[in-house]
Amino acid sequence: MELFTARVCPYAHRTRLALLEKGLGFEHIEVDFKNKTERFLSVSPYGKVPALFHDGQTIYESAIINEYLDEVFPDPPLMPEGPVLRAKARIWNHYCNEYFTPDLYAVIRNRDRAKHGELAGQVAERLRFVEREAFGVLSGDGPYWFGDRISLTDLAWYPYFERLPAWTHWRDISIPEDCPRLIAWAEAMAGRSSVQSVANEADYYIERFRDRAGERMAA
Ligand SMILES: N[C@@H](CCC(=O)N[C@@H](CS)C(=O)NCC(=O)O)C(=O)O
Repeated sequence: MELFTARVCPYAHRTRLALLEKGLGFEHIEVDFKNKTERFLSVSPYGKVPALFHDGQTIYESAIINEYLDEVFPDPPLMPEGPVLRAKARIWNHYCNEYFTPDLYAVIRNRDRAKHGELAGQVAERLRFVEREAFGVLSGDGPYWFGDRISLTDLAWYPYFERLPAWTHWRDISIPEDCPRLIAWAEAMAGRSSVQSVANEADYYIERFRDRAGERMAA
């Protein structure tokens, strides 16, 4: 199994975590975006990471790779049980991609101080929605999205929380204090050996976002 990946990429981060949670061995191929090889483009027709080559097949798109891995290597399972909870898992993965991350990245890209408060407030509201509608409804007493067992939803969201120190540094954004479940979740995730084995330091992300962020801004 070969995984085409990039250290900086949150999507590739999700797939590395899924492979590690499942204890699967894989060849790690770090892609240089400025010099994409033919081999990479033959596995990844969109020219994006992550992309997986397994059993003679090319699989791409992080959410699809992760569900593929969960079907082919079902132990330990990384989707909750039953069609309703599996649908909920996909809803939350979709919410992450379509609502949360666009708002999060809008804050760090924004250079207009007059707009900062509103954009930052929007991210805080997204996080409060997760606190209320995910942790308040689905997690019971467990630390993870669906309770005691980690799932692909935890892996879809966590990469943005590892990167959050860059938002704190450049934009004074962190998890709101009135989201204790989310704060505890981020701590539980950070403690997992899969997460620790591929974690980057806060300074790495702070530097990576320097050009995008420009100068520091506070609410
Ligand atoms: N929807 C894709 C997004 C993947 C993606 O955007 N990856 C970025 C890096 S984070 C990429 O490979 N970009 C290629 C480039 O910038 O040339 C997924 O979920 O896998």
